Amino acid sequence: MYPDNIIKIGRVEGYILDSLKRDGALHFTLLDPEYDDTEFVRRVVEAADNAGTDAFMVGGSLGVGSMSAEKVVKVIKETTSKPLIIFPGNVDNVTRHADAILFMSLLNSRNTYWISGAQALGAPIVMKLGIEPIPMAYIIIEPGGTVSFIGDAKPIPRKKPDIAAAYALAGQYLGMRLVYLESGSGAEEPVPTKLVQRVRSVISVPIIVGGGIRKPKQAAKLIRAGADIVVTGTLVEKSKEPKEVLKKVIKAIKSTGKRRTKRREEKRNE
Ligand code: 1GP
Repeated sequence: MYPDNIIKIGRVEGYILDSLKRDGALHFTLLDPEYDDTEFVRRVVEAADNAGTDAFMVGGSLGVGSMSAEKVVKVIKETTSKPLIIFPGNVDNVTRHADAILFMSLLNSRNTYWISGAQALGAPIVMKLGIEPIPMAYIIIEPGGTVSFIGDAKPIPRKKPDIAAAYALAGQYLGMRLVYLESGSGAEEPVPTKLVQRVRSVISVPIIVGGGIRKPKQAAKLIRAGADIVVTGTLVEKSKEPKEVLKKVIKAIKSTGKRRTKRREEKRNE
């Protein structure tokens, strides 16, 4: 007999898949755990929650220790009932009280630490704390920013969608159930839509895109290209009116997603 927890889809992953089926596309809000100002975190979480975000992610690649992550996670849990997912920058980002962790391998890193080393160190902690791991391929696209430097990545050139597609397909074949295309937090431009299209044409697992998404139009274009989940971080952190800005971005994501579900239904009924 095989232990069934090897392939079991957990509560948060189930929520993601069900929500995708219903809405066609989702929005996740990323918060940096290095914030000291808990009131600020609370305000941002409230704003994102009211604007209709689907889940919260906590993570960062620089200056994050377990203490700060723990504090931010606590505030988010007190403020919202939406899932809280760790987006780990390193092993010490694994904190209790989170609902799930994107258990990811930075596939295009040059350093085995970021491909399987950190994962081996983190896995027993994830098990001990009982956090739901969601296997994910993490792929960095140029420019890649801080995470590219820290993760010792060989960022995929923006004009080479075939390379991105090959990495994404490798991730899917390795059993990863999400693929994250990252252009780096605060990037001037998001991941190119052509690249997302190419990746979509070869894989069937949900595609997450993040890095440099600031405008509703950019988010809608990425969804139309085949992305399933759009992540924004900087947008809400830097804005004076986080709720208004997020509302517009989320509205664009949801209306594009709805069109996708409608098309799928029509196809089924043909
Ligand atoms: C970074 O993809 C995320 O890992 C979010 O990027 O901060 O640019 O929204 P931004």
